[in-house]
Amino acid sequence: AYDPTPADRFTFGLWTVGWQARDPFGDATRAPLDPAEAVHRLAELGAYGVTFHDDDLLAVEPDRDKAIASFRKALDATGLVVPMATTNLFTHPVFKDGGFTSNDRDVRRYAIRKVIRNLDLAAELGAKTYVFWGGREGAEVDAGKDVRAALDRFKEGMDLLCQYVIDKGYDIRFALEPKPNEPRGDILLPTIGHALAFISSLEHEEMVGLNPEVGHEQMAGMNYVHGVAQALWHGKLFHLDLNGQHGPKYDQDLVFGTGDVKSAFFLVDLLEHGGYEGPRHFDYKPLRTDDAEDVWVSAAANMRNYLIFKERALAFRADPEVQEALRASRVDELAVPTLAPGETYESLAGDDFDLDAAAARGFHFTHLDQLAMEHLLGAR
Ligand code: GLT
Ligand code: MN
Ligand code: MN
Ligand code: MN
Repeated sequence: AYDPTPADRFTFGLWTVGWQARDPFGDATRAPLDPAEAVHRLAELGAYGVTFHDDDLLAVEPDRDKAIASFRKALDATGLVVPMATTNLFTHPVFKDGGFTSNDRDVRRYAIRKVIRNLDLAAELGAKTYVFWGGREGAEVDAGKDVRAALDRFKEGMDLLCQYVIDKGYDIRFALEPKPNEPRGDILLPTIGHALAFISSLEHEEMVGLNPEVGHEQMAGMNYVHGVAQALWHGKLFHLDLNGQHGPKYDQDLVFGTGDVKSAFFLVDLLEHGGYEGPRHFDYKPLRTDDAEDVWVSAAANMRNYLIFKERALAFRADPEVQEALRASRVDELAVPTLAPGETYESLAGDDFDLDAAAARGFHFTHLDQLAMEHLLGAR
């Protein structure tokens, strides 16, 4: 029951299983991984697709055409699809002050050209979502970054790229990925909420949504499940990055489900009944202490954990005692509009309201939470 199939729509970034485990304190502990091998191994494990940065394709073959040909051959051989692609606007030293929002205008022009080149490839490979993680769009020195001008330039870049996609007739939407910090001291559009507000300022706001990552919201102390629910409510959950994180510290990119286990349970519960139809995309990093074979153990663990949470979440929803507890907590009552049809604020004056009785009524959330815990822990 926990064996993934393509119908589960699990996808992985090439940069996840391909991470060589270079960190700020130490060199790589693993050899480069051939993207074609990654495609074959992921397909064997039951994944549905892969995603990539332009530069990920060049991991073992510096010639772009040859690298693309080899990647395509692996996709054709395995049937894996490419639902999403993105641009690396952070590794090369030229992006040290950002891509779209670098103070250096020449760099901004180069960044947009780099996106356009990979957008053409993304469209050819059938990607429907194109992600922007602006990891270097930020600052350490407040005097060194005019944030309002930077947002103007970010908007200019997004407006231009939307126009490009429209002119080319591509079936692609953009998804912004918030992160509060790392690698910059402070990153622009640090949370889901900041990004949603920014999107509403764009020329083609209907083409731009979110790619929220578990760990990034948790680094900012946010409730990821609430953030994803709000993104869904706005119709902006275009894609998402699943992984694990232990609270506000460096970006851990752990296997999905490790870290805040309870939050992972409620996330899967939300995704499975909340109307998100997109891929379940893992953006994790295999541990630096893992070897080349361990990488595949970790890739499989992401999918297996998701399926275990899915089973647990469905059992939680189906349990008559849980349904009873949900009613006792009046969770369903929140769906009832506060005014009845035809009522106005004047109707409220006629309410016969017993203040003391209402104040005394409990919501019984602890019982509900305990039932969730017991389902999550496999005790029911
Ligand atoms: C990078 C980042 C991720 C982003 C990827 C997309 S690359 O590894 O840490 O969170 O999703 O650019
Ligand atoms: Mn991510
Ligand atoms: Mn991350
Ligand atoms: Mn990351």
